[in-house]
Amino acid sequence: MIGGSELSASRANLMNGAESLVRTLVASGVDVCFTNPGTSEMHFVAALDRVDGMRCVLGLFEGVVTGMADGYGRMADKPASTLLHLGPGLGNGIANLHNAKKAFTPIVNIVGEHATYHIEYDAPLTADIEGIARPVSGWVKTSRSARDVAADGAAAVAASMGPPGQIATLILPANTAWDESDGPAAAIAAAPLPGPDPDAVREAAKALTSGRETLIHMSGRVLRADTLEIAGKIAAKTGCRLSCQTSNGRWQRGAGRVAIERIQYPVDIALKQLASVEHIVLLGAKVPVAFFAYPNKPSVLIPEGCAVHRLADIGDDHHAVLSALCDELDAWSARPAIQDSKRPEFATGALTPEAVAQALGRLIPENAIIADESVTAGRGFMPFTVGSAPHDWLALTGGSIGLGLPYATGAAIACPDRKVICTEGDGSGMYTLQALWTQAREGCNVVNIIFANRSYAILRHELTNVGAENPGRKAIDMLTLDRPELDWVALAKGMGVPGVRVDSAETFNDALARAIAEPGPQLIEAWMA
Ligand SMILES: Cc1ncc(C[n+]2csc(CCOP(=O)(O)OP(=O)(O)O)c2C)c(N)n1
Repeated sequence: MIGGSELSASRANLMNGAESLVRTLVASGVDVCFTNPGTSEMHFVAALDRVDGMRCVLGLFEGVVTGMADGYGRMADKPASTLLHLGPGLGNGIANLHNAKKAFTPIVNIVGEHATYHIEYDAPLTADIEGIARPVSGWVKTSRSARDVAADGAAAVAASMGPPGQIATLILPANTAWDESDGPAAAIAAAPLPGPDPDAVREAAKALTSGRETLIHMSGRVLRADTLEIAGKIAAKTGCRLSCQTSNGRWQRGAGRVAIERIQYPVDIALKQLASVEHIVLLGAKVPVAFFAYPNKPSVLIPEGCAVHRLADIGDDHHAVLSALCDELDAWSARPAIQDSKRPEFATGALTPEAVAQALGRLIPENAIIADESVTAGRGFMPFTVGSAPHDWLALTGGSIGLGLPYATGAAIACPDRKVICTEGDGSGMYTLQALWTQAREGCNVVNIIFANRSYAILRHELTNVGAENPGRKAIDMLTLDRPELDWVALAKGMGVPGVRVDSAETFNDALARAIAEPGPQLIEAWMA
């Protein structure tokens, strides 16, 4: 028979499901949890408190939590976990999970659920959590008992790594968190990336040596500097063009790297870029298509008759694939065109998107991360930043606005020694501005540039593009943000982030230089001409 003191000693060795899960996540290399918890997640919160090795970062809205996890995963190349409150909490995070899905970012969502025996009573927060999770998740599971939770957690981490990276959502009924477990599970090794397909390599080589205009169109891991260098050798050897999608999860560019074209968002410009292409070789990218359909414009942007060659999927080992192609073409000794350092002059006068682009191009610090959601203001940034100090460019992969401030925050948490610059539209910024509070709390090195053009400028153009003539007051009012005017400096101050409003090129240039030199979060409200 167990005496009193032995009983308490053996109790102390017991571990509930929540703790077994946290220990499993940490053992699997997941060491950041972006959270916004509720009652059903309290045992998980207590377990996070007890277990060393997991940094917990609170977001004040779930769209901030999931956007931070996206930025983190893009930069860390491994998943963060999120902690979300049942169906509604997950639902609030869906838009940025959609962006993460399109960026192939690994994320492990932990979503609380009522205790299994409570679900039949249809309490207020009861919802179809799996149904909400499925459209954005490549892997969904509800744990059945506390003894399953650890193994489910290890499986979720492995699933999130794909390849390609994806969202794994583990739903945790409250009793599986508080009941006794069998302890943590061992990490499961991520599946290896598939290597080159020899037939696809030969087919691409044939297109590249056909004497016809050939474009290698890319997205995913191929956009890392070392892999782009191999693409550069192939371009030098064969004379092909190199391009990437309009929006990519992460693209390494700047001085010292192989510069490539980006297919632009406006359909007419993209059609011109692609008009003369006879062969397109796809490497992690899809055939370029328009973001939207427009009357009398095509959906698919390559010319009719252009031959399509699929060299590799997004989840393949792009470095190995391009190495095989380089072998096939005997291109290793070719010298890639490396981008020179080229920094624009500062602008003077009115604060226009070009003036901002010039300052950015001049001041981007070495190894910075640009978390871009500048919408129309940023359309012209690329030529001004192509020769800037080397940097990583993150983009709005799923077109769902409200990602900029959160993913800048997550990137800063993944890379505390690097400067993050968030280029953010004022309309987009208002979706998830609570991220500023997390930046202040966590001391994130983020310079937030808000383009205060006081409108949904893109939609003003789109109204005309879709053929809606002579918009009236009601239509214009739906696309205008100046009544009342937003005060971003006051909003930032209210969340602990110092800010400044500037309305000329000169004051912007100074403000950006100062903000980059300061540690911690900064905000510049660029009051556009
Ligand atoms: C979740 C979501 N809601 C709405 C939209 C439609 N939308 C696209 S851009 C945009 C406005 C962007 O405004 P802002 O960030 O100020 O940039 P600007 O257009 O002024 O350059 C809206 C509402 C969207 N893409 N995603």
